[in-house]
Amino acid sequence: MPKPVVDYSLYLVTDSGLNNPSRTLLQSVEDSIKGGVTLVQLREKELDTEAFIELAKKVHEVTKKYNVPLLINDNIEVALAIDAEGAHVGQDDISCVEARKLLGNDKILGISTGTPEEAKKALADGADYIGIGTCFMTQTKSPKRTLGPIGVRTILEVIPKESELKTVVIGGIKHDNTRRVVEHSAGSHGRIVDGVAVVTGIVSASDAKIASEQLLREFRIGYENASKHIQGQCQARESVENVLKSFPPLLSTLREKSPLTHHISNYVVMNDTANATLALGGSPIMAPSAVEAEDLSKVVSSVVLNIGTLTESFVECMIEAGKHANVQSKPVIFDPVGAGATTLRENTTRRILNSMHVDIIKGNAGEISTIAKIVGCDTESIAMRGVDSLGSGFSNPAAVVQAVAKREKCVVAMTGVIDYVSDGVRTVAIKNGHSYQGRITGSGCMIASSIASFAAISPNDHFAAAVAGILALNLAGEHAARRDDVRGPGTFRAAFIDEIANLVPEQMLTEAKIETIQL
Ligand code: 3NM
Ligand code: MG
Repeated sequence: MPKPVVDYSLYLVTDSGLNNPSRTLLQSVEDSIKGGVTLVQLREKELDTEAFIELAKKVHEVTKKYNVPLLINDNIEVALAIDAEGAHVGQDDISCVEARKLLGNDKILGISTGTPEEAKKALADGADYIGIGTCFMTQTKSPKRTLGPIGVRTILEVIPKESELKTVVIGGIKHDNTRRVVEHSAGSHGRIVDGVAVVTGIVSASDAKIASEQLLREFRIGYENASKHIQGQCQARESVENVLKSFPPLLSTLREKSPLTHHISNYVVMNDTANATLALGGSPIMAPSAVEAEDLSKVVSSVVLNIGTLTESFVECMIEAGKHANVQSKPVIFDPVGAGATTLRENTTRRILNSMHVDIIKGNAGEISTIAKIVGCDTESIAMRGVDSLGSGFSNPAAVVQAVAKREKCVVAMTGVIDYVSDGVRTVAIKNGHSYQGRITGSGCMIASSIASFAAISPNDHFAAAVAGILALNLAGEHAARRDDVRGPGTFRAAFIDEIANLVPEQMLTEAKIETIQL
């Protein structure tokens, strides 16, 4: 029999101990296949070979009925005894080379990998597929560490695009994170995982068929989105010129609709960001409790995550709010305040980027530089570091912003004397603003709020939202600084809020100093 052609899309890995007690393991397998499972692995760590063979035979009866391949975990003897379609081995089990020898070339062979080195070795050793994990925390195993989508991507990227090796991601995969994992882990060289492998998300679910249907649907959406990102056509990209023309009506719409933005912000700037949001025409809700994040995700139109004055409870709330915003398709704006300053902030930044899809990242040069490091963007090779006249610390800040945006599949805004915004394809420099903005606390955080209000009413073009959000506050900064009653930072702060409210939509067009950057 030739090696079966395998669809890895939804890979059920069984575990009798975690199987929902309302049904047998066999029922779980059959229900899940009816729900769309495309591949099954029988994983029984406690059974002796004889009992394993007994169970495997029964499971194989079911899988054969539906023409779904069955692989046996960590026991080649059992795989051969029941003539399963293949086997899966772990790093601590018999070697891939040994397993291949025993199985022969007509069987499917997979191996668990958790590092780029293990993945390269699996490829060299003749595996058909690798399981990449552990992606998220899971009760099913006690992983030493989790990879997150960024770690998964690092592994995907060492596999040549043309290689036949297939990949599935495993560990903590549930219907509410599948789409994001698949989308986010896609490698910049064009590799997307071929499937998701799931234990508890299926076997412990109250209905294995419904759980499988949801997982498969989410996998396909994630796969499709990732393909579009790779082809650089996720959004119908309006030209920068058309984007700028849309700003006056965009501000008018914002004021008409007054979208609600959930802020998980910091103690220092909370009042100013709330007032800036109101002045612009939006509505702020400042709610730092994880408990209400899900309820809020249903009523708000965008979310701001700001990691200034970090506490554990802020972090939990940000993670919850971000995940639920993803589920509700509400844009998430991430303001990584002081990201590189402490280990806690750097780890929190990594955790946020790994546990949700962030739509827009806004930071200063230092913060964007930390993010570039976390997501594995080699800024040294993109733009030699050095002190430039703009004080950004990058000799080519636009290239850095574009590279991070491309890699994270989101919009990146880097604020400074000149602000840069990119969605990975379109990149602009915004030359509006006033130095007074740098002399009061929270002006950057207010920009994140402004971006969030615009993102709420521009759901299909976050690039437009980011540019408009920055421009609106920069114009207000210029207007405030020109006022006779502004004598220093204190009076500027009050005048700034006034001028955000006084901004006339047409000024977004007539006063904008925005340049497109071709890279
Ligand atoms: N292998 P759940 S994680 C079987 O990292 C297995 O290689 C892993 O279970 C790896 O879907 C894992 O319940 C358990 O999180 C996955
Ligand atoms: Mg494993």
